[in-house]
Amino acid sequence: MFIDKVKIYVKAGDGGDGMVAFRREAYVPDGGPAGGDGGRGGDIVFEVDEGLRTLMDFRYQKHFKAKRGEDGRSKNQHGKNAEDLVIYVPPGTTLRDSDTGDVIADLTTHKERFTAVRGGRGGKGNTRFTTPANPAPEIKENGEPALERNIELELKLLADAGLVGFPSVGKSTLLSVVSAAKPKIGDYHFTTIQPNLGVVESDNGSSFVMADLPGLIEGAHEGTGLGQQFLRHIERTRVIIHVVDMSGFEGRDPFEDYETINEELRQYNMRLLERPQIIAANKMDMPGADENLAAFREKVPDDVSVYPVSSLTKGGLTNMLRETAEFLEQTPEFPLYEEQEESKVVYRYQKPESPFTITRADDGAFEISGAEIEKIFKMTDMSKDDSINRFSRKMRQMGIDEALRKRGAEDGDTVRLLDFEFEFIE
Ligand SMILES: Nc1nc2c(ncn2[C@@H]2O[C@H](COP(=O)(O)OP(=O)(O)OP(=O)(O)O)[C@@H](O)[C@H]2O)c(=O)[nH]1
Ligand SMILES: [Mg+2]
Repeated sequence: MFIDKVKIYVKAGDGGDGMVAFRREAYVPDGGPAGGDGGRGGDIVFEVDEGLRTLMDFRYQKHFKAKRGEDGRSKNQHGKNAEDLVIYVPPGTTLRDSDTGDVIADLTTHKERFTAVRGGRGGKGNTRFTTPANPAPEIKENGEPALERNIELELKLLADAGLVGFPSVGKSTLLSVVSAAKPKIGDYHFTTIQPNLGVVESDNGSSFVMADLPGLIEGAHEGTGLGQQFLRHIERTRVIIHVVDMSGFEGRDPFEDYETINEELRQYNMRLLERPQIIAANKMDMPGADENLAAFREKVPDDVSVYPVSSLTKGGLTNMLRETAEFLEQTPEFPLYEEQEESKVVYRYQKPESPFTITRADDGAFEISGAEIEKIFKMTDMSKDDSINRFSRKMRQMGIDEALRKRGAEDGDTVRLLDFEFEFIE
């Protein structure tokens, strides 16, 4: 199985901050609180786009951050929610959490969506903290910080275009110059005994998977050479790139080669010849190739596309790849998923995290950590007494004061939370 893999980093958008504001209208004495809530941060969403074939685009972009929600405004106006960040992937993409190794989604059908990380919620504005006891609160929350995640995308590659031809015509060399694949190349026959796959980028912006197949010889359909099992690979490709050696090397006639291979394809499965076929007339850098090509063109039907190329000098390849990409756009899919084994999404039991832990630093300070308390801290506006009081109450409700006391904290001891220090007061 050939697999394309890429690791990316995603972060959802933080929530916008709440606002502290008061109404100041004429004739309204002591206008009440009027600070609006912050908007929600954008989610990170994956969506299947059937037009994509590979994970090529992720070679250039590996970091994705959704936008932050807008801050709340005065007159009780809600900050705007941020748009979700949609990341497009080809059908058949599996998402894995790189840190746990768990499969988190299997995306197969066009437009299928999966939300990988939720945006943070907006912080509350001061209006929401109004109580009969405190009709003009100066409290607001900061936006909820959003989570980040390292995700590994995995795509099982199925060949779109297959390189077909006699041994030693230069199939592996061709794949090696149009993709990052590094197949073995040799001047002896049957150098390639296993198909090699590479991702090719055409200059029209699309990318596709090219398979370098082992050489075929006469009688392949009956099992001669490495025949049968490789003909089966060709069955699964949508466009055939027929590589013909134009150097006439070893006294061979390029047109005879061409016909022999097509006859093998026909014998194996007549329908193979219905597939679009492009001829890569290879080794055009060799002496005598021009004359051989002229003779070849005379015999080949007019509607067959012949591209004179040289895998050695890379001449002529761009046009050939462009036409391959165009053919692929017009050629229907063959069933894609029949041979993929089911990969199961794992729902792992999440051990509930303890809301906080207390440790002792070298300087004697008590250090508090934990996702829950850190989140509450980040959402607290530390510049306002009302907010700080509210934070202290939350610490007490969570049992942190009690726990500190048990650990031996006394009046005046330093307590640290992230980059913030305060004194423990009985
Ligand atoms: N001059 C010249 N030599 C080439 C060109 N392409 C490939 N060759 C040479 O031809 C020989 C065979 O190349 P391969 O790419 O291994 O051929 P193949 O079709 O993959 O062969 P098998 O795997 O045996 O079927 C090597 O010595 C290559 O260097 C070309 O465009 N010009
Ligand atoms: Mg080869």
